[in-house]
Amino acid sequence: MSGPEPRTFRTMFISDVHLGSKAAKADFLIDFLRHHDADTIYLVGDIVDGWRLRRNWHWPQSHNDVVQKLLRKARKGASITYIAGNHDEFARQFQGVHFGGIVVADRAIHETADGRRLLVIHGDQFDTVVHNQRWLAYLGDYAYDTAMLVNRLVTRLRHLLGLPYWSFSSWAKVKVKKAVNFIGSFQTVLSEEARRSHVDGVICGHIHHAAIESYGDVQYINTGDWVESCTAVVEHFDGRMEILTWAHVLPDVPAGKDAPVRVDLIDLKVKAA
Ligand SMILES: [Mn+2]
Repeated sequence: MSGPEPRTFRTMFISDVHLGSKAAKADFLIDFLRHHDADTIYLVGDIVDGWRLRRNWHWPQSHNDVVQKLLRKARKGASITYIAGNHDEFARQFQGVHFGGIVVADRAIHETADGRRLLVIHGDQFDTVVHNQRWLAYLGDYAYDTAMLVNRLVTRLRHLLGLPYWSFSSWAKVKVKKAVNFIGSFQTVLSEEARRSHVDGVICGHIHHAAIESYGDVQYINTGDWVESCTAVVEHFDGRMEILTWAHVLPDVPAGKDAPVRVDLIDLKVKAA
């Protein structure tokens, strides 16, 4: 089963896959890993959802395949670091331990091709500093559309019941604004941590919101997630960072002379350079 040649990067950062939960988009990640490779891979936390594993076990073959694929990359020479997150904090007790060529750590310093030092950390350690309601950050882009729909339904219902008008959407807008604030304060806090650690930037996950931004003299990078947005961050061989989105699984091209030519292998939306 020889697939297409993967695009190779210097480094790849992946977080918040939540294997073990139904929400994990394992098929997308397998396909992404099939088409992308890197010399160094950082798994930036919440790869396995340990909380959920304890409650109800959801571990289909595809979740196994993700693990196998990563172990295979390690066997083939990729240097892989597993940074523990809050959902897989069981890994924190194995700091410095190697398994299958993968080393476990709580945080790491990554040096880019252009000589910058970046702190790699999941980010949950700063939840106590960020006091906003965390769940709001998970509302995502659909929040507003959903709010408008619910608003119409609520309005109709309240009208039928003879109740005065009450705007669900304006209530929701306030909530969404708080979510935006949450993301903002998380980014600020993590950037401050980078500054405090005397590094040039931070690469984290946790809030499921991919970003590459500058906060003064430090760079804030978030890998996003594989629960909803299906994003990863890659470092090019010149040190340039990029967010890749892998929103759908590519069809398998049958081998043979009549196979359709894959015009553009890469169907990814570049969010930031
Ligand atoms: Mn997390």
